[in-house]
Amino acid sequence: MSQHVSVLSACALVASAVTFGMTSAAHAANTTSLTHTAVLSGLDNPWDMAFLPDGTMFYTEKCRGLSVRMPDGTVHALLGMKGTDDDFASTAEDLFCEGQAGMMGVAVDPDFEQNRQIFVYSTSDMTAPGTNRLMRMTVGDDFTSVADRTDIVDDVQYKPKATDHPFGGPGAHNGGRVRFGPDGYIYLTTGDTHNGEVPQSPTLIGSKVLRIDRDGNAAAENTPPEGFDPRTYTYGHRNVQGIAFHPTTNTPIVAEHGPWHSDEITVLVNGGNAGWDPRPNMAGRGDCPDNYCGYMPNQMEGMNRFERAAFMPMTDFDTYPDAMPPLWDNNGWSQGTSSAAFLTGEAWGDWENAMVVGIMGIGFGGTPIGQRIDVIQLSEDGTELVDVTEMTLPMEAGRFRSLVLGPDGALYASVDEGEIHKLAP
Ligand SMILES: [Ca+2]
Repeated sequence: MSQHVSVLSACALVASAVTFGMTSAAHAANTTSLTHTAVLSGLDNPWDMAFLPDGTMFYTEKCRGLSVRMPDGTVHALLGMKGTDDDFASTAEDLFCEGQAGMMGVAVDPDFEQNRQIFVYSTSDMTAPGTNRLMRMTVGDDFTSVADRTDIVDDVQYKPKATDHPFGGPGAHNGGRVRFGPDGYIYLTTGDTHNGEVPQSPTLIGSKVLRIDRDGNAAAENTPPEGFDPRTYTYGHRNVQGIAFHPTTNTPIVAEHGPWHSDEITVLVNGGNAGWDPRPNMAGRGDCPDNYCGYMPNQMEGMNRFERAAFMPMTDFDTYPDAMPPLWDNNGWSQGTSSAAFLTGEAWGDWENAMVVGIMGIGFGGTPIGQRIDVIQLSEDGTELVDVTEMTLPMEAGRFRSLVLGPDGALYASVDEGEIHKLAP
């Protein structure tokens, strides 16, 4: 309660400051004038949200399933996973969670009003040892159920077994963000599943950004290299969990986790290679445990973040000189950049059309923990970095998993700790 009161007071003060003195203050107005509302709490790893224009919010919980929060605050539990209680209208016994994997991204069809379709990404054991699937479903008229599940993508790699790496558990690097682009296609981000072969593989669809239609077919405009799965928009990623579209250029930009160094923000180019290749015997390396060089013990023990970047680059320009260069590398740190969104609307002031990235804060090997939301300002054409500012939060930070701009222009943020927050300018 006391925190809430102090936030309100701060807002009132800043509101005056904005009214009387906003002429030249660069970022001061926005950094302190956010209001906070707790939208939902007590959730189990809320992973993603998707909105209808009236504020209806679909959301996933990684180990529970899909639910919807109506504009009046009522919640309907729609589709549960294996082992969830019977709160859900229906249960899918093939959907499960393990480690980083589970029910993840959710997107609403831009034509929802006509077709009532939503799209959800989840791990499934319908085929052994499991894959990730993108499911299309129809939402019932009263928003209390979903039906007509159709798996439009059923072959995204999943990591079934633990490997001999730190953080090497099942379900690792599972990608999982689903977004409709301004071009009307679905963009699905996938991860490398700790498999050295996946990122540069033309046929395994982990470590990719896929661009597909509502039936899961490749977008005709995709231009991957010859021999690649035609659904490939970009490849050579490590584990993309954030994708957003520049509000004026419409270009997709991704945020992905770095390997003990160098989280990356990358402007995508159709058919481009993001340059991650953790195979042994690449970039001057020798053999690696489990044929995966993403986590070498010598990196953890003996190198700083810059030496790690040279040893196991997030973007290997020596091997792939034409790789898509990152716009930003989080100053060489790896802290778990997860979701991305753009702030649109005049209410955001100086931050209008800036990108926001949610950072989960992974403290490793001297890395500052840094749970935060970064505001990343780009040049007008979206190709260059102008400034990065840490958002001053009007509430306690957490592991920021998902950032979504709501239809009301506010930023909605979910944290692994179980909350969905609303931040309004
Ligand atoms: Ca890269």
